[in-house]
Amino acid sequence: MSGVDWSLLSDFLKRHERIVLTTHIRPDGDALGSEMALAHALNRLGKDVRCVNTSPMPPRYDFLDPDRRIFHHYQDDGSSNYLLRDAQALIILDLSSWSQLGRFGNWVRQFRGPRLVIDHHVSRDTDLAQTFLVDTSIEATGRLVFEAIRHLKVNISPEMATGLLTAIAMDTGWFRHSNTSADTLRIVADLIDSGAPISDIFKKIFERNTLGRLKLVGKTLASLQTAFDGRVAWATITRQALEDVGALPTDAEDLVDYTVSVGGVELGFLLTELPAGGIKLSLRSRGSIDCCLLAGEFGGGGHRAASGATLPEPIDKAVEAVLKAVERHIDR
Ligand SMILES: [Mn+2]
Repeated sequence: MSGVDWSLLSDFLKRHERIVLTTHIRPDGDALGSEMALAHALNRLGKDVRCVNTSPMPPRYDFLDPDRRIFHHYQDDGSSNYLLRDAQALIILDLSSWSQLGRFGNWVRQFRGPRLVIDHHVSRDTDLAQTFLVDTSIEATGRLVFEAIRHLKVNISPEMATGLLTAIAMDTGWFRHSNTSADTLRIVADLIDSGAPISDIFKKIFERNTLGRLKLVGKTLASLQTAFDGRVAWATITRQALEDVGALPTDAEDLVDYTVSVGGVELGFLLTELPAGGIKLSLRSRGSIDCCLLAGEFGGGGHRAASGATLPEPIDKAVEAVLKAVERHIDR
């Protein structure tokens, strides 16, 4: 169990009927699975729920919303207003900082209703919401949403179970990372009992590669380099590389994991040129280096073992800057 007091959520829900859910830019499995599961649960409670996200839906996760009715991509030209006009309250999932809200942050800043965060990230902007239901020791926001749904006494439907299993599986590296515990697997067992098709979910996420994505894996691996006597490894993905193989930026989601799969590597990072400019830094630690502190040097954040930030271009300067920062954090 987390240390979250879920009665704060039930009080919040008693006061509001029309609720907007949102999650972070470039949403991952935890973000989307948590959001979708909570949306279904709140629907069961008779709430009017809209999921409005700052980024479009990555094709990889389209199975979470097969009829394309749940997730809406926020447009700041006014065309999303019909979804937001009568909203009474906002629930923000899997993030605690303004920078992770992207353009949707502009709408959130002017929104007069109450805001509640459900999250497990370390970094926190205290003015993002009035209520923070956060436990940074928990492996996935999906697990917090699982607890929330139980607290709300809603039966977990196969759809909710699918979202929650996706969320927990993706934030634990499909139950391989050190944040996987016996409790993680007990919850997963419950979710399978509730109708989550675990093997199907795996196939949908990992066995629907496009040729472009696989070729991108090849290019990314070809760019791998090491430093600090093989304790640090990194790879880069340029916009040109994406274009050459016909891959989407979302195809790069978990390629950073290859950097820490090299024997002896304690810290790995991936730098990806973003379509709209800037460089996305993804960090992974398998040793004593705290990724969150390192990402913090570039205005980012996350967890001890996995964090991210955005750096200015060009990409070779970004590599230099990260290696300089690593030098300050690595013990010799
Ligand atoms: Mn998460």
